Amino acid sequence: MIYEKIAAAQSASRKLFALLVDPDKNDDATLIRTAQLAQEAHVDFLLVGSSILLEKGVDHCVELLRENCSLPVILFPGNTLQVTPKADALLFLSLISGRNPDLLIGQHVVAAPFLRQSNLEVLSTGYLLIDSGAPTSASYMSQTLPIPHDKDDIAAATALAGEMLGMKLIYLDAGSGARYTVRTSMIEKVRGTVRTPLIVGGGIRTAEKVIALCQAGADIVVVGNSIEERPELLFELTAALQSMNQSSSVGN
Ligand code: 1GP
Repeated sequence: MIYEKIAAAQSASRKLFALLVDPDKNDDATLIRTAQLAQEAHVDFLLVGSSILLEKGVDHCVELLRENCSLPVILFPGNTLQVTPKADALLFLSLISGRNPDLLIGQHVVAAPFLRQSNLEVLSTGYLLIDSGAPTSASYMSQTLPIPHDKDDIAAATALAGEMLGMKLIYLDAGSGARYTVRTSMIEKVRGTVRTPLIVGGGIRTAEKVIALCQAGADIVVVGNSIEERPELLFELTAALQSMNQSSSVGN
C-alpha cells in the first residue's frame, strides 16, 4: 500500500520524490519517455493531474505511464473528471486553506461511491495553497485565497486542523509554475506542528531547493514544470535527494 510506504519512509527519515505529469502538456511519445526517465531516475511516485484539462483526459495518460514503467501512479485531480480506476491511488484532496465548500466536501460526496467501487487507494489529504507571488491556476480555478506566503502560523494551524479531522497527509502547494516555493520557515513550522507526512510542491527548479525543502521537513517533494521544460533536470534533482537520503542513513 502506498500510504504504508510513505509512512515507513517518514519514520526512516527517507525523503521521497514525486514527478507531476500533466496530461495536456504531453503527447504519447513524451509520456512514454517521461515514464522511462522517471524509472531510470528512481522517482518514487508519478502524480497525474492538472488544475484544468483542455485537450485530454487522465485515462489514456495513466494507461501509457503504467505500460511504460512500474512506478506507482497517484491521481492528483483538479476535479472529479480527473479520476480513473486505472491508477494505483488518489490524493483525496480537501482544500483546507480555502473556504469553498465544494472543494472541502462537495466533490468528495460525488466521488466517494465511485471510489468505493474502484481499487484506488484513497489518500485523505489536507491541501493548502500557499501564495507564491502571482495568482496560480489552482487558486483561480478553486476560487479560493491562498495562505499568505509569510503566515507560517496560519499554515500550521490549518494543517493541525486537517490532522485533527483525520487527514493522513498534508500538502503545501505554492501552485504549478510558482515564482517562489513555499518558504522553509513555513515548512518548519508545519513540521513542528503535525505528525502526518508532509508533501511540498510548486516552483521547485534546483537541487539546492529540493534539499532545503526536505531539510525543513518535507517528506515528499513534487516537481512538474521544471522537468517538462528540461527533462534531464530530473536526474539532478533525484540524485540530490538520494544522496541526502544516503548520508542521513549513514548518520543513523
Ligand atoms: C503543483 O506542486 C505541484 O501542484 C508542482 O508544481 O509544476 O511548479 O513543479 P511545479
